[in-house]
Order: sequence, then C-alpha cells, then structure tokens
Amino acid sequence: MTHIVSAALPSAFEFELSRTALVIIDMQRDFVEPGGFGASLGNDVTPLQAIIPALQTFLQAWRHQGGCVVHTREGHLPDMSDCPDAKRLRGQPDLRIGDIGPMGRILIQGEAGHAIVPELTPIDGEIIIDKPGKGAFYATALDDFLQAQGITHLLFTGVTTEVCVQTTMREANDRGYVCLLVEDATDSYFPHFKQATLEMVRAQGAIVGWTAASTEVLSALHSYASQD
Ligand code: C5J
Repeated sequence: MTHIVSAALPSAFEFELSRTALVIIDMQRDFVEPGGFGASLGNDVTPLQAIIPALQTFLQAWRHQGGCVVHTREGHLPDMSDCPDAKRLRGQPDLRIGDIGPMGRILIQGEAGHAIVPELTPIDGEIIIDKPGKGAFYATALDDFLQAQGITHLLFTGVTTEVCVQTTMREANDRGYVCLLVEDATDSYFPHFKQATLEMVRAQGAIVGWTAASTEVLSALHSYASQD
C-alpha cells in the first residue's frame, strides 16, 4: 500500500512501508549530553535534546506499524585503528577522540558516551550500524542490509543535520534510495546550518531528497492512497 506525504517539500512524497526504513543517525550521548564529543568541540549540546520527544513518538509509531528501523552510531574501535589523524586532529577540542571524559573515552565503542540515548534504545530486530565516518555507508554493511531487506526508501532523522545526517542522505541518494528528512526529528548545533540543509536537500526538485514534519509523515503512515 502506498502512503503519500502530501505536505512534503518540494512535492508530495510517496512510500510503501514494507520498502521503507527509518534511519536514526547517531542519537548518542556523545552528541547530545554535556561531556561528550559534541561538547568537546565547543558546542552547546543541550538544545539537541529537544528533538528526542518527537523522534521517540515517531519511532514508536513506526515500530507499531512494523517498519524497518536502522540506528547508527559514530565511533571508533578502542585501538583507534579506524580513526585517521585527519579526523582525530580536527579542530582544537579540550578532549580529543579517544581521550577520557566524563562519559568514558570520547567516541569510542563500548563507552558510556557511545550509547544511544535511553529514550531511543534499539529493540530486538532493529539493526545497529557502527560507523567510523560521518556517512553511514562508508566502511559499513548498511547498503547490503538494505538491499537484502528490499528497502528502496529512507526516512532520515538524528544528529547532526548538516554533518552525519546530510552526508548519509547524500550517500543514500547516490546509491538510488529515495530519501526524506524529517524536519523536527533532526537538529544541529547551528540552527542556520539545519535550515540551510533542509533547503539545499529539497532544492532543484529534491536534488538530494524531500523534507516534511514528523506529524505529516505519521499522518500519511496512518492512511494510504491505494491498496495493491
Ligand atoms: C558529527 C555527527 N557532527 N553525528 N557527527 O561529528 O553528525
């Protein structure tokens, strides 16, 4: 059955539940809680917590309908063999990747800061993609998983909008997935970067994808245009 998000921009967005995955990018303590990676780069991270209720509502509704859910986590192996200096030495943070902070080693797999926030904890049957880069397709099995599931459409959420979310969305678009970014379920440390990303994604006839509010997507999820 086809669902239509009529209010999506720049035009209506159509999807079939069985061929669509909800992708939740990097909703980890390291990005949204003080003392993590985001804060180490000098950002005020607490505003990002504002998207958690909308994302939780969306996730619960998606789960209720039986939709495919993918969680991603940015992070590195404890020996940091997957973290090039080109990434480790960027910026001038108080704490670098691998250093010990209040939530354990910064951006390292298995540490407290690496965990997904409790409100969005994955449940059985949901896939978790651990990724060393900003994009979730680089050096991961995400594409293989999605192909095996017959997924053609992706709904993007998570943080941060212009870094890992947009990078992954562009990677997905190039691989042939039809993408929508859920506007109030993504955020940036820089509000104008979020706004710019929403605009550039949907510009030029959805050159990277569509955008829509979570309520509009949920409303489409609970109705459908036609039955196959
Ligand atoms: C960043 C991310 N911003 N998840 N990572 O470094 O967007």
